[in-house]
Amino acid sequence: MLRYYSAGESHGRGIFAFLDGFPAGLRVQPDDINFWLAERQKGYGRGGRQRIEKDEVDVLSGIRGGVTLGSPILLAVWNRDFKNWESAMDPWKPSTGDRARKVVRPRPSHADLVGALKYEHDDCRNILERASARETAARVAAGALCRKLLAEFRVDMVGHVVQIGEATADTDRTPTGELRERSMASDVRCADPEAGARMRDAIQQAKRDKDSLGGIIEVRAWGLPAGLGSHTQGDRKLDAAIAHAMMSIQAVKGVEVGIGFRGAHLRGSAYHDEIVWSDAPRGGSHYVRTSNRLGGTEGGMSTGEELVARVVKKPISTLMRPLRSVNLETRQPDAALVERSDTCAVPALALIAEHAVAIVLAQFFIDQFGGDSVAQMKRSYDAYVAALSER
Ligand code: EPS
Repeated sequence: MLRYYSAGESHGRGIFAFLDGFPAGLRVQPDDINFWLAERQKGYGRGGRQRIEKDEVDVLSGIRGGVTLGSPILLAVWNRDFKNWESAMDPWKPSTGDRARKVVRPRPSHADLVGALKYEHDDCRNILERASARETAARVAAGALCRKLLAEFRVDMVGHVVQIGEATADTDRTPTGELRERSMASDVRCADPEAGARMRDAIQQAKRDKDSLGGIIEVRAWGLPAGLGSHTQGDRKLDAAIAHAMMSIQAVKGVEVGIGFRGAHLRGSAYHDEIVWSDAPRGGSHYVRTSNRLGGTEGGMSTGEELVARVVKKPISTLMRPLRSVNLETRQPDAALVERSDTCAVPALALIAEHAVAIVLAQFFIDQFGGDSVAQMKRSYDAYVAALSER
């Protein structure tokens, strides 16, 4: 069983990713992780923080001589901004006055208020520091190791932006093989250049209006064997695990697999993917689908077709022209907290979501094919796929 946890506050010393159950024998180098950490930091619409940070991984355990040991892996991404927050974030000495950066005006739509109530804090900073999407640096670092493992099985994935505000991309027919290059060429991570320009304008306008913007991203993963996951129990369903992973990313409010909500108006005859026999197996199976409206899963199991999921992110809660709130000290009406933030982080979400998918897929691979060493996983995987293609 592969377990992922993270720790760390946005303006604390660092962000940490913990992977337990990662197989031994995977060759890795810093760039396998740092490349993706740098990609996560890109994207038009980010605020001043990304000019301060230059995220790089520090391996604290579990990797020796460029090879994973099979022991718990602890990764650190140190916060450069910590030097500006040492007093406010000091673990031992409480800070006072302005240096404490106390927050008593919760932002609508943020964890600030309900977290402060539940944890009995009178300072919302005790909540927002951990609720922050800075945590996604840990997810990408861990996800980068998982995608490196999956590459051993020729599995890969890409995330790209399909909507920001009202600007929508036309990428349904864009071949998956082109998505990486085309979305990376765009500073809003959109593979449709014309839509990308409209997205950029929308972000610019929102910034001028002191507002924020959300949107939709899509992740596609390919190379999966048919039959990853199981119909037999809810927590073994691959699509359920993907949905859980997506919803656990900060500010995400919805997930669909395949055409999802967009297929609600269709009849079954127009919706379902027909089955044909093919000499060119997909995911090891000769039974392939003529379409992929189901997004690569049936009964919680991969079909061998591409896994396709879309994720919707609400606009960022911090508004430079704040909404109404209540001051926790006076219980009187007050304007919500205004502090440095992003206008739009949807381009980053595309990259984060693909790494969150990588973590789930690695978990399912390890559950299904065993996870002591990469060599042992490969033997088990090869035997499974060979048996599948005989059927
Ligand atoms: C975030 C607010 C901003 C973002 C941050 C997430 O940080 P700050 O409050 O320091 O300006 O930049 O994201 C990151 C630091 C990151 O690396 O993604 C929030 O409130 O969620």
